[in-house]
Amino acid sequence: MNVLTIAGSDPSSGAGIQGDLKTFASFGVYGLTVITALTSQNSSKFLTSDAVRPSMVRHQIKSVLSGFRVSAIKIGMVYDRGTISAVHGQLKDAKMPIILDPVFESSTGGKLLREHAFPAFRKLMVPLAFVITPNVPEAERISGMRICSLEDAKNAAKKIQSMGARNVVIKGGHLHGSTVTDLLLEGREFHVFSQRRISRESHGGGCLFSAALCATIAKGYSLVEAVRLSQKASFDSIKSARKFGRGLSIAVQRSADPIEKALSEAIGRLCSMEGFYRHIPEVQTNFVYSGRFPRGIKDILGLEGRIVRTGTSVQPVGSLKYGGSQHVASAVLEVSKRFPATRSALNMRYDELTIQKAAAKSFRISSYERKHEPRGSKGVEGRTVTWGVGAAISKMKGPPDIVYHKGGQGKEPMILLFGKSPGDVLSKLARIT
Ligand code: PXL
Repeated sequence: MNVLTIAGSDPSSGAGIQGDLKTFASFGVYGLTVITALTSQNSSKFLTSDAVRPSMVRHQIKSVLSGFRVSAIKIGMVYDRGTISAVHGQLKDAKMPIILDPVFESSTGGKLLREHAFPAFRKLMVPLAFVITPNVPEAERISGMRICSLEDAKNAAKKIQSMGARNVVIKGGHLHGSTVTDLLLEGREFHVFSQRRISRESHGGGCLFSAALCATIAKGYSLVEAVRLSQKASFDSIKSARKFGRGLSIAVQRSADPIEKALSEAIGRLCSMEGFYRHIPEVQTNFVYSGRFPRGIKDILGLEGRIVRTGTSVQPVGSLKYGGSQHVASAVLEVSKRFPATRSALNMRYDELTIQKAAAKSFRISSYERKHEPRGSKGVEGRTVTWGVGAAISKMKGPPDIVYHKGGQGKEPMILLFGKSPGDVLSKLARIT
């Protein structure tokens, strides 16, 4: 899955482009970059900024959008009026969600948006936003309202929404108190997210929140879930912040759940695999990955949705959740009882040729027939696959690579491809397709 950040370069690598790339990597998404400005700064001092020529900003955006499928875009430092108008020109008709992080000043006092560019920022950037993520001072500046309480923040959020942003998050780190309260205005509904405050200033925490939001929105999480996950990611990274040089500590991205990271990377690779669309069945595809020794499908990560085919393109719909898959997860659960190293699988369209290719590559293959299923388990969600896979592997000496069935009354035939990890499943897939 690809996401794009349009932002400034920070040579101290805490914020801006460099920080965003680390955040994207920690969420297992591939980060593309368009640089709008160079800054010279370290963790204690901000020296200067220099805008990249607008035509060059335009060319960068064009190259990235013409060569990659981009699932979400984050906009950070835009600095100059010319840059703003170049970004607006390229993105005004964009279909993917845009996460706008209005950064005006760095924690060390550097200017990230020139004074003369404010009106253009309000007029051209704010309406691009699927979600805008100001902190309290930034929300005050955009809305022209003072914010001293949650009520004030709600009113400012409505004002910013009336300026064209679809949804608004006001990050509460700058309001006083022992908790940090982030406010989300989604459509007409407010949501409040509170978290324990960590009394520590660090460089890069703000960028991290919006980059995390970009990654999670790209992955299909609802806005409420995406804000919750991003708040947690910022909290964790500020808690792990370290002093790499003189001055402020720098936020350190903690890896997302390794199971989720591996699976979402693999789903991204699967979707860009040439020709895979031909192997997607009518019921579409799911792809799962389990932690060690799963006790139930709740311990197995899968898409709460499907990997779907439209024409020749393949895309994930819905987000990853433990317990998100019923069928493919039940199959992995059953196999892992006998062969605990098998922790991942996907389902694909049955095709005799695929089975022949797998046999030629000496894959371990077994099958079951639905008509042999005992009456008791029929019709119960996930039961048939548990029974069938169990029956298919009962005489196997080693873990299966493939279990298939040829369908039944009103049931589509199907291949299940197993492996130790999502990467292992994909390498097997590459050998038979
Ligand atoms: O965190 C805001 C920010 C964004 N972009 C760049 C920065 C900073 C803060 O220093 O340097 C390039």
